[in-house]
Amino acid sequence: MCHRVGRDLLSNLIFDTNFSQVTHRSNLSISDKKMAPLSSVNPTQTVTQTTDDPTMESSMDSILQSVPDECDKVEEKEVILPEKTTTESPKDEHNMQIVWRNVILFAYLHIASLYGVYLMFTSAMWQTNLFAVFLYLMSGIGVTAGAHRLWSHRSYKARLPLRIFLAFIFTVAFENDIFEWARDHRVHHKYSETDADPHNAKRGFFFAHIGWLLCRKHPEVIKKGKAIDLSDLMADPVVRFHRKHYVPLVVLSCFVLPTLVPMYLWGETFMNSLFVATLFRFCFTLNQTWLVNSAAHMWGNRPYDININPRENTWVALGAVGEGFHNYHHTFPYDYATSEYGIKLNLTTTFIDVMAWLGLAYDRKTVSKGMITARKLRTGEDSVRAQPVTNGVGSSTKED
Ligand code: ST9
Ligand code: ZN
Ligand code: ZN
Repeated sequence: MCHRVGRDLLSNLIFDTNFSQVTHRSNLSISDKKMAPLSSVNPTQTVTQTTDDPTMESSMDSILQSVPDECDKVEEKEVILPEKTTTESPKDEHNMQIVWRNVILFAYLHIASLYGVYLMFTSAMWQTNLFAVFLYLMSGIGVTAGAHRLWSHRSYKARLPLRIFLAFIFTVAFENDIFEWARDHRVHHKYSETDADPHNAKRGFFFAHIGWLLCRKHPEVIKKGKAIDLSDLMADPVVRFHRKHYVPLVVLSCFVLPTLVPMYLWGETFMNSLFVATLFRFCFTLNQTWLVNSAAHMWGNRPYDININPRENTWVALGAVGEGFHNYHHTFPYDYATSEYGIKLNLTTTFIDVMAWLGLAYDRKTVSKGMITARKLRTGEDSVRAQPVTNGVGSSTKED
C-alpha cells in the first residue's frame, strides 16, 4: 500500500504520465499555426523533403557519390515522408512502472558525484582532474562519432581500426551497447516526440533527461522499434562483439581502468580516483548526453524547421562535443557534421575530419548550402516570421 502510494506520488512528481499522442505542433505560437505542418501531409504523398527515417539512409547511400577526399554532398530527392505514429488514444491505458533499482543507482551516482566535485577541489591531484576531463572528452567522442554519427546514422564510414577504437571509447561512457543505443536512437528520430520515442520530450524535461531510464519503456517504443531495420548493425562484427561481451567490457572500461590508471601512474588515492575520475566523470558525461534529449528539445531557435521541437542550443553543443545543433540534426540527420557550421564548436566533426585525413574515415555525407538555404526559406522560423503563409509551408516543391 505504502509502496504503491510512494510510487504514484513519485511518478506524478517526476513524470508526466499522460502518454497520449500530442501533435508535433501543440506548442507553436499563433503565427506558427498558420502553417500546415509537414507532418500533416498524407504520409504517402510524394514531396520534395528530406526524411529523418533512418531506413531511408540506405537508399540515401545509393544517391550519393563516393568522393574519398571530399565530403559527399547530399542533394534533395523526391522521397516518401516518414511514417508518424498514430497512437492518438483518448485515454492512456499504459501503466508506467518505475524501475527502483535504476532510481537507487542513479541517485547514488549523483550523490557520489557531488562528493567527487568536492574532492576535485580539495584533495585530488591535478593529473587526476585532467584525466577526468580527458576521459569525458574521449568517451564523449565515442558517443558522438561512434554510436551516434557512425552507427546510428551511417553519416560516414569508418575502417575497422577506427571502429574498434570508437567502440572502446564509447564503452568508457557506459551508455548501453552500440546496438541498443543505435536502435533507440533510430526510433527516437523516426517517432520523435510521440509515445514511440524512448525519451519523448513531450513528457517534460525530467523524463527526456533521465526519467526514461527510471521506468519501463512505453509499449509503443518496443512495438515500433521492432519494425526498424537494424540489419546493418548486426552485420558489423564490432557491434556484435560489443553486444556479446558488453558487461565485462563496460566494467573494465568505465570503472576499473579509470580508477586504476591514476593510482598506478601518478600515485593517486583510491578514493580520489574512484570519485573523481570514475563516478563524477561518468555522471558528468551522462548528463551532457542527456541534455541533448532534454534541453536541446526545448530551448533554442529553429532556423531549419519550425514544425519540429528539436532546437539549436549552443550551450548544449559545447558540453556535448558538438551535438547541440539539434534542429539542424533532426532536419538533416545524415549530415556527418550534425551542423551547418562544420567544425565550429564541434569537436566531433574535427575528430572525424582528422580520421578522414588519416584515411580511417571516408564517405562523409554533408548537405549542400543551396539545400540548407532552401529548407530554411521553406520551413525555418525566420522565413515563417517574414512571410505571411497562405497555403502552407509545403506549397513549394522545388527548392534549388
Ligand atoms: C544512457 C543512454 O544513458 C543515453 C542515450 C542518449 C541518447 C542521446 C541522443 C542525442 C543525440 C546524440 C548526442 C550525443 C551527445 C554525447 C555527449 C557526450 C559528452 N526497439 O530495455 P528493456 C526490447 S544508458 C525494439 O529492458 P524495459 C528489448 O530488446 C545509461 N525493441 O526495456 C527487450 O526485448 P527482449 C546506462 C526494444 O524493460 C525488451 O524490449 N544504462 C526497444 O522497458 C525489454 O528491453 C542504464 O542505466 C526498442 N527501442 O526497461 C540501463 N527497447 O526481452 C538503463 C527495448 O526480447 N536501462 N526493446 O530482449 C534499463 O534499465 C532498461 O532499458 C529500462 C527499460 C528500465 C530503461
Ligand atoms: Zn533528438
Ligand atoms: Zn541523431
